[in-house]
Amino acid sequence: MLPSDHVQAFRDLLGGAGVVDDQQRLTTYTTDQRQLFTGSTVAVLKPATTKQVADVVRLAVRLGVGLVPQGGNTSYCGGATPNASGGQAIVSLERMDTIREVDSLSMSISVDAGAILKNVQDAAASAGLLLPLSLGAEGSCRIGGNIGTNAGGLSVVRYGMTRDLLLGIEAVLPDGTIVSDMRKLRKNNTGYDVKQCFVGSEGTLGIVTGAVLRLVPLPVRRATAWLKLAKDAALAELLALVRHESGELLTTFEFISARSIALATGAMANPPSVDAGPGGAILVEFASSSRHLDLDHLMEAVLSEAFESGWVEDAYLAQSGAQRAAMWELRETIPEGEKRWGGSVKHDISVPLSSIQRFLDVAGEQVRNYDADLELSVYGHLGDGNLHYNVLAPQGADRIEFTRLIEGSLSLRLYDTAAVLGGTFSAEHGVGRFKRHLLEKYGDAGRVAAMRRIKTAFDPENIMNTGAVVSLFEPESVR
Ligand code: FAD
Ligand code: 2HG
Ligand code: ZN
Repeated sequence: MLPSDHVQAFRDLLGGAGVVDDQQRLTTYTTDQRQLFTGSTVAVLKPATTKQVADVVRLAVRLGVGLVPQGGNTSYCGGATPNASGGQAIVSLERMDTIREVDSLSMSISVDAGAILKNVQDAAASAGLLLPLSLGAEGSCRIGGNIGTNAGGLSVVRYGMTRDLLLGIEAVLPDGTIVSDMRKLRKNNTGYDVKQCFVGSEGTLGIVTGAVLRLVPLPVRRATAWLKLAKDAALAELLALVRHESGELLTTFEFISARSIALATGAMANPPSVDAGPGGAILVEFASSSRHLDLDHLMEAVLSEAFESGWVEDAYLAQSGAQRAAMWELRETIPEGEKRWGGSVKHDISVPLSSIQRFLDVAGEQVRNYDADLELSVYGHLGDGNLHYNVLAPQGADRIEFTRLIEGSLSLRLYDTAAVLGGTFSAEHGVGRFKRHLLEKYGDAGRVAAMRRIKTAFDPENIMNTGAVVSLFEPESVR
């Protein structure tokens, strides 16, 4: 537990507005988004400038205080949650949320790392450009958190993950050194790509304070369709067909099972009247910034080929912005639907696309063999080989107990299957505190050793988000 004079030292540095230590207000910062774990801290530090972040880090090193960077606290793996010791302070970047510059010709946006993703998207859109990073948590997650987790989302199939959008960075290293590399360059081969070290580092290597992100022309034409899949539809082949025939205009290819649709519609005020075929459903979208392309016509042509293949039973093309928005809302409401149902145990797996059907077949059998009464909510970013293979908590079950039970048994079988197929246990949500043991189990030993060396080089005092991602020493217990 931090002594109170340490908290006062941070208050002297940041002023009253820069420190929260009121126990009631602390709970929202110390509990993870899925409410699986509540850590402990005596203070949330809210620097207002990069210099203040550097000052906080230097003081923390001097006092021996651990730091946990936090953005919107929407991490799915406890990455932004302090441990239970009370010896870590949270560094929240919520006061650093300025959009620094939109450069239309360079097609880039420079922001403070505490800027909320939705606000950055809006700032880009006002300049006629698109920040092609979009996820259900976009109204509350922040750019530093997106970089920390290498966030993916709903248009990775076209634009890549956060890593692919990052042009420049400003960050504070764990000794207070400021890395100031806010360049907008597409090309810069001058040694190690230091900014990429922070991507997916989940706050363990330093605190990102600013970022320059790549923008693309804002689409003005979209064609959005809902496909009802036939039984045994060949998912990867269907994706290959759509991708090929859409001529690089494919932005979204999301799989949604019938159960996930039911969960989402149950949580919506005005659900659209779309449903799944025997093989589930696909939300597919093409987008273009050109007014001269007839995307509806293209979509109809692609869909007629898909019908011929026998993989698609029926399809609806959104006829208006409202219909399109309703299809999207359904997709984005699935996590909320699962929550309202009573929760789920999440498996954020990915496998090579060529093995996706095999994963579904083997995993389905594993679930049935484990307990034939278990229900699944399967959906996600099929275009990226990434599915959310979620096991619903039975009605009336204690969600946390059920999670522990499944994570200690069935989950490992599912992760084994993903691993055997060349896949991973975490495609987009990260490792954080909850999945460290999985990294130790499934990670290549050489890669984990390299990660430890990077961690040691950046953070020799081991003050940054200790307990998340990778331990410098022996693997410890997870929560
Ligand atoms: P936080 O949760 O605050 O932090 C995440 C990690 O980054 C932590 O380890 C933290 O220490 C570190 N961090 C935060 N800020 C900084 C900083 N400034 N410098 C260094 N490290 C930092 N994720 C996806 O990838 N794709 C999705 O489609 C998706 N959908 C979601 C939908 C919902 C409804 C929810 C609740 C979550 C979803 N997520 C998704 C997970 C989550 O939103 C993302 O991981 C997001 O990028 C986290 O951002 P954040 O600001 O909330 O970060
Ligand atoms: C999504 O794709 C998010 O909607 C959340 O990554 C996934 O809740 C989940 O399992
Ligand atoms: Zn996802």
